[in-house]
Amino acid sequence: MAMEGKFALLEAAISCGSPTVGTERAYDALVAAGLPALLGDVHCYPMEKLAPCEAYPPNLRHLDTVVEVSRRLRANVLAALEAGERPLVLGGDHSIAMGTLAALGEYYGAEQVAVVYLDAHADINTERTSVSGCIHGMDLAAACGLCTQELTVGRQKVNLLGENLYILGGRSIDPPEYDILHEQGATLYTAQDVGERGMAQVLDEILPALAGKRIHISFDVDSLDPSEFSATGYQIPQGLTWADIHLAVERLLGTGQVCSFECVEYNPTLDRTGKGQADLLDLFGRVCRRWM
Ligand SMILES: [Mn+2]
Repeated sequence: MAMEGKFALLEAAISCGSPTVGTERAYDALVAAGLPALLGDVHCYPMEKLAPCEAYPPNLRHLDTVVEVSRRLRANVLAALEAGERPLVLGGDHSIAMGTLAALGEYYGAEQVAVVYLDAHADINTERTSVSGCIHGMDLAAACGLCTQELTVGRQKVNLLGENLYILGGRSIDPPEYDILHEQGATLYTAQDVGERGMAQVLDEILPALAGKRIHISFDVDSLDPSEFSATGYQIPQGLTWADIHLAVERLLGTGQVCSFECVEYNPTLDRTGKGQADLLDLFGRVCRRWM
């Protein structure tokens, strides 16, 4: 018998797409803190935690494990969409966006999906441009079909068109990534841009371009200033505020076009005071109340 919910809470348990350990515990920490009860009518999709593979190419660290987690997530997101549930994906490092976007691109058609990517990074390196070889910096390039076939996790190599990509809050972007963003026709508002114009103005500028599209919100907690959120592997100064994130999420959800919400890079092992957990529960509460 199907156990369907209004929302689907999907675990994407991985940290080896990044250099730090701990994000694979985010789902367990937030579930233990009461996230399912907060969401109410929710169908949970937990995921087995895989040991990081030990052999991999130097420019694709932990390739097999990263791809396997994204494959499992893709299957779960597709199941949720087919059941009419609203997907809330909880990473994990940002490599898991490959799995989410594989499902969305297949289900809706790549040309129908726009991504609002709240992140300090652009995550659009390929395995040829990445200095670190960490796949959490390649997920958007993979979704746009720019990476090796080994990073294709579903049926389609292309699940996102660069022109439908909107990065907000970027401030740690590698030189080759600027070229790729430009070539792909993506839109970037750096954290400085958001600070100068205000998030409301930025949203006024991008919302018309999103008309008629399904919107995937991919929220990396490192988009926030370290004074606002510190329980994550990267602490990059001059970031966004919680007020910026709340406004973006509420305005985007208010369009009625949001098809999925994703939160990544929360590391509960770095959350000594529990403030990160409390702030994320508050955010998920806002998301589920506002999602039309
Ligand atoms: Mn990211």
